[in-house]
Amino acid sequence: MPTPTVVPFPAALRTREGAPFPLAGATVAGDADAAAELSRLVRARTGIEPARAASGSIRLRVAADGPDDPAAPESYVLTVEEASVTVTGADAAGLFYGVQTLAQLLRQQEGAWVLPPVEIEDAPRFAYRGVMLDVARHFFGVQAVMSFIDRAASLKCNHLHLHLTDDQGWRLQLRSRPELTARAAGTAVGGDDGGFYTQEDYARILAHAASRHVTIVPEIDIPGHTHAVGLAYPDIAADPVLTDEVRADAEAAGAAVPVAGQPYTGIAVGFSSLRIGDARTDAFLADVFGELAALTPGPYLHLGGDEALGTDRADYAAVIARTVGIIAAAGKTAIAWHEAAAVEPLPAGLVAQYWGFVTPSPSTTAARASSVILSPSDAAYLDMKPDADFPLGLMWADGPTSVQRAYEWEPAGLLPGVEPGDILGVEAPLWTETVRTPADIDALVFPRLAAVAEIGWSPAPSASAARTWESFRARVGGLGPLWSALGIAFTASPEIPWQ
Ligand code: TNX
Repeated sequence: MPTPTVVPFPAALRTREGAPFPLAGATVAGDADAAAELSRLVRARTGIEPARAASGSIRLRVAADGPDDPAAPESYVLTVEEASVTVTGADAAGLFYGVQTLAQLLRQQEGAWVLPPVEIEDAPRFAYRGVMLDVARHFFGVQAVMSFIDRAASLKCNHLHLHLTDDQGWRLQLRSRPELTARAAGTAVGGDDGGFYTQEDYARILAHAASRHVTIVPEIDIPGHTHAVGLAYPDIAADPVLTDEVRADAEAAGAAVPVAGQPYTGIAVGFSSLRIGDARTDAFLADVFGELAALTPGPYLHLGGDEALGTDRADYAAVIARTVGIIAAAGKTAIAWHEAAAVEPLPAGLVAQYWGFVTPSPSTTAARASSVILSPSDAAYLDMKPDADFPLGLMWADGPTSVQRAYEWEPAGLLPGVEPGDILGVEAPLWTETVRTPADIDALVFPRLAAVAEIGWSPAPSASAARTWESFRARVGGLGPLWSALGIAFTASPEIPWQ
């Protein structure tokens, strides 16, 4: 039997002797949420809708604590025999992931849908397996975000980082600062329509994410990437810093340079800053991060901190320290892009998100943080063009990129000075300067997210024979029909042998 098409590859998979499990006539017993998810996936892939039955031949359950049950969070065991299938999750997330694996295993044999006889014991390598969506450069509504959550969760990703604010727009309603969405949410890159999430919208996103075992990590980017704040609260915004780069960018795009108090629809970075040291700015930060913490059930708030080229170094250190303090006082853990890990003194407990290259520059300070999330831009950035002629995406991170590049990097040892235990996990960001529709999202995210998801979930290559590019590309190719059935408009990369 060929290697089953499971991505990310499980911690342990044994193919068994014997006949496969036939889907025709199968019935499902056990956990209602998992059964609903299994039916959604099976119906989409096969058109068959297995009935529920108390004595079902497919048994889905969450383990009671016991010596024979899987223990690690998010883990599951899955057994397919000729007459029965059982999936036992250590917790609800583990059961959900076992169901995703089952859907990937479905295949046709002699005209009938079957599950191959296998035994899987699976658990994640890293606790944090993330994907990021930039809803500031272009806005995506609640439905689009929910679909994105479904897609990420199907690859066992468990964090969605929402980049909620940038120079081009503010996308979350805050009761403490109503002017932000009243005045700074209407536009997007290229003059496209903006938009924002009401608090009810945000609650719907959070609820849907929770049902998919995904934690939302909201980002309010400060002190740079804040031009939009000046549309609402001009007294706390510094004047735009018009470097040659910002001017060149405006010229290339046939767009205007940023002007204080007017919407910015270009894609230059690094020109905006809050006014640091002003009591009104401090009050703004306390309101914004305090309310964000109250709205957000997950443990993390992301404060941005990237490309603050318009902020003086001492001011930068001061505003990072102040904001980490506000986040900690609200009972949350602060994440920042890795530039923030350079400040003296380093705020305790800061998680750094590394976005340099796979081969880091010797001067990177990301390793100073107490833990890191790895998003090497030349490998894990989903917004890099897959080839130079591709209509979507950017090129700056050593583009054009490839699926193989997204797959062939190893978190351990990537940053000198970071111990394996200090790696919280990995994240694949999608910046949306060029991304305008859900189909655009799919085209850049698939198949490359599958590569990063496998790095985050599966055992290291040294510990698993299936962790090779050749195995991965064959397995991803086998997922094409499932993705199509689920409506995922993936890019049919020539690197992958699609089935
Ligand atoms: C850099 S990476 C940015 C974003 C851009 C992105 C485009 C990082 C932390 N900041 O502001 O959208 O490049 O790829």
